[in-house]
Amino acid sequence: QDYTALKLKVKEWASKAAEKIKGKIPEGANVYFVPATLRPETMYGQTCCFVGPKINYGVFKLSENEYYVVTKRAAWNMAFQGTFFKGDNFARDASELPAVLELLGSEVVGTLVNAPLSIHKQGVRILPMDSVLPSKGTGVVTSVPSDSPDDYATVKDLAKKAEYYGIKKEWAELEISPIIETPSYGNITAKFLVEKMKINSPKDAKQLAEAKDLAYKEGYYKGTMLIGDFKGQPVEVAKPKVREALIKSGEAFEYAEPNGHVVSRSG
Ligand code: ZZB
Repeated sequence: QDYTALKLKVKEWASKAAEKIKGKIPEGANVYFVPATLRPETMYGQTCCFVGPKINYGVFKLSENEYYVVTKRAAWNMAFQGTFFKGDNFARDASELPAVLELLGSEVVGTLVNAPLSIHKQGVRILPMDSVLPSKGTGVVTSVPSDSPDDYATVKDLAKKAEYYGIKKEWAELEISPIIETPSYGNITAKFLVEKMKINSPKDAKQLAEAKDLAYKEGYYKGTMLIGDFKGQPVEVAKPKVREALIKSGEAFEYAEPNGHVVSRSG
């Protein structure tokens, strides 16, 4: 899978995370949460970013003042793709990855990050999502509730049970704006499908998978951009252009998922 890895810069750490990173990361260094997405054209609609509350993340050092928060597995994949190491300076095994510390997902919940292209310029919060898979992408998932049924169902649940999740309700209630117009599902595809299919919980995995499939197909083949530099263009055309622009501006990079292979340098 060819993902776009987006860089969400930390503006303000949740208190638990702040305590842990103190003294380990230089003051003024930039730390980024790095979600992997297949839908770069929807990034205008980011309202939060998910981590698995029980997943362990590493903070990996890129340079003196740049750090990425991803799973160790993703960092290892990135190492093979030249993200951390250039030229002869490569890791021979996962223990050589430049992790400066580990953070549990639950410890970073509440962190405020800047989401590139998002209409929410003041930043979005890191929030918990139980269905984040540690074995996929970077283990960090940016949330676009207008176009992802999983994200829509999750933010509604988070807002409804804010206290239970230990978050502020308003963190899950950022405005959901139209990003893509579609002929069958209107301009907030995920809301339309979740309501039509009567999906009541982020745990309705089977129905959500079906909704995701429908949303992908309709968005990609029939969607039109309602916002951004490629407004008015078909999604199919705009998608690679948005991706390229994000990469060019340094706000994203390419990330590929090795499909099931165990990659080894020694062969
Ligand atoms: C933003 C986004 C906006 C996404 C959208 C989808 C949609 P897939 O579809 O199963 O191949 N994702 C990425 N990593 C993980 C993970 N570790 N655990 C759970 N979900 C993850 O997977 C690709 C999508 O799944 C990614 O693209 C990401 O959410 C999520 F409007 O990023 B996406 C109709 C879908 N719309």
